[in-house]
Amino acid sequence: MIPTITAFEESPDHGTGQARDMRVRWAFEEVGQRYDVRLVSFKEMKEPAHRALHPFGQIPTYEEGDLVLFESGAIILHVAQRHAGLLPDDANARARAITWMFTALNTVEPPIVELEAAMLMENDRAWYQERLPILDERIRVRLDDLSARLGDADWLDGAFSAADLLMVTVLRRLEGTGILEDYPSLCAYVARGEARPAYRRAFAAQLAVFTGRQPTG
Ligand code: GTB
Repeated sequence: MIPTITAFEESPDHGTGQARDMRVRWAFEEVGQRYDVRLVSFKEMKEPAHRALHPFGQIPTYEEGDLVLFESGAIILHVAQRHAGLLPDDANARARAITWMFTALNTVEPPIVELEAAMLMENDRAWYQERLPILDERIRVRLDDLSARLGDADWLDGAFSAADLLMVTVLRRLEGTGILEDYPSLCAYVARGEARPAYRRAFAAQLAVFTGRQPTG
């Protein structure tokens, strides 16, 4: 059965890979799973039909027969457990990869989301300029440790896994802030992720929603 995910009908980033359906699309592409996409408007996302799929009225969701999932991390873990290619076979290596999936979402992404939210929604507050360096520093504390652990390895723990897929999409959210550029090894890590054919296909498919063109190649 072909799963269906939901994505923004009109993404604020114009389909350039920031909305969280991108990471799910990428996971599907890595494992060679075809998928359908149902586009939803901001209004539809808050209506009962969509809330029945996603209690918080957000995207992405995942439907496959009777199974409905939400939370991009949970969806990717499900896809990775169903198909070869995104998690190692060895039990300990698999547990470590899942640990890094949680790390991307629970340790690295939150301060980045805080900065994004401040830049988008708090930029008219009197304390905004004072808060920015505090948020910037919280991100750098994480990136210092992440780049130290990555060292000169290609991926977080051995071969590319769902953990790298999540970490790369999380780090991409720093685009435009100038922060990631201070971490050349993390820039190279993100570039390695973006160079993967599966990433490129997912990116093209998400962009096609905005341009109205069918993705090629
Ligand atoms: N923890 C959930 C997950 O990982 O699935 C978070 C889901 C989430 O935040 N979804 C966002 C959403 O539906 C879209 S991805 N927002 C609408 C709402 O809450 O009403 C966040 C996002 C959206 C757009 C950009 N952008 O355009 O740059 C970046 C990130």
